Amino acid sequence: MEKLFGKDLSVMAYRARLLAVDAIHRAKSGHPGGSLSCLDALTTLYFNEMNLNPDDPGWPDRDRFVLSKGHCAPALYAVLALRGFFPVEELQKLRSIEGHLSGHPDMKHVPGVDMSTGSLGQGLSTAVGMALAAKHLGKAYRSYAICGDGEVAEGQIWEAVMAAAKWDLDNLCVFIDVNGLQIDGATRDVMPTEPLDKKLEAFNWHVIKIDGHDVSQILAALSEARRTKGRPTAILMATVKGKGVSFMENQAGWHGKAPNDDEFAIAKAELESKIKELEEN
Ligand SMILES: Cc1ncc(C[n+]2csc(CCOP(=O)(O)OP(=O)(O)O)c2C)c(N)n1
Ligand SMILES: [Mg+2]
Repeated sequence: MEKLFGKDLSVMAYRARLLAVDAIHRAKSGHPGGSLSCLDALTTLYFNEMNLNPDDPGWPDRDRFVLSKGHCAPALYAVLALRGFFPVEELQKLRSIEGHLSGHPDMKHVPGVDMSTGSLGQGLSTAVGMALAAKHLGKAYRSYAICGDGEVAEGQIWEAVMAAAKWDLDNLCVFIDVNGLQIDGATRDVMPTEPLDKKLEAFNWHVIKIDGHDVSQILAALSEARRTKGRPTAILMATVKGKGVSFMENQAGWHGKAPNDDEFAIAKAELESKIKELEEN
């Protein structure tokens, strides 16, 4: 596959947004808010950064990815389908007994899913394990993860952060999706997790802060992470929960709710017009 850059990455991210919201609408359940906020990062990982082979999802030398905030599975499924791991039509069977796409990622049934997640806080530990395994095996593959800004209130996250620093895991790169919201309100009200940069630096991580919807900043951060030796990198990305669908943006109420038919019609029109605008400019 030719790597995507710039506008082509943004178009792909918006196509994935439309597929994710469409799947949640059909399923009548799922998590649109956090799926939409992390899709520029996810798309950049799968269409530029990561070394993968969709024809051989278990290729031992592939880069690894863990969606630690597993409730955002629709975003991961949309990107995996667009990248060729399984047919895009499968997305229409999200959360259906007819299909293989559960509400949270399942590594046993979905090609391209490296780790089953959904219980917040656990995924990052497995990404640490994958990076540590690469070091032990002398392999060049890298390990990536995406965590939520609410998720990092879990104590296990900080055990993983500590362990990654102990083993100098410079082959580990973690995005934290700082959208300011978690399940039923602002992260700072439910459990304040900031200042994340100072906390992670105190744990001896390299920290980069970016706009999580600017693909050029995402690409530059990933490149800086690859050049950083002797310690893991955290990319703190400022994002908008519900990005791309006006009535979902910055609304905690859209954390885990499916749009009805009328709402989906509006979401679809907005996302399609954004795709058209990007393609034309
Ligand atoms: C251990 C655990 N506790 C609670 C939940 C329920 N839960 C699902 S999503 C969520 C909020 C997550 O917020 P955040 O990490 O900020 O995700 P995002 O905003 O990106 O959707 C919670 C509490 C869970 N999945 N796992
Ligand atoms: Mg959040």
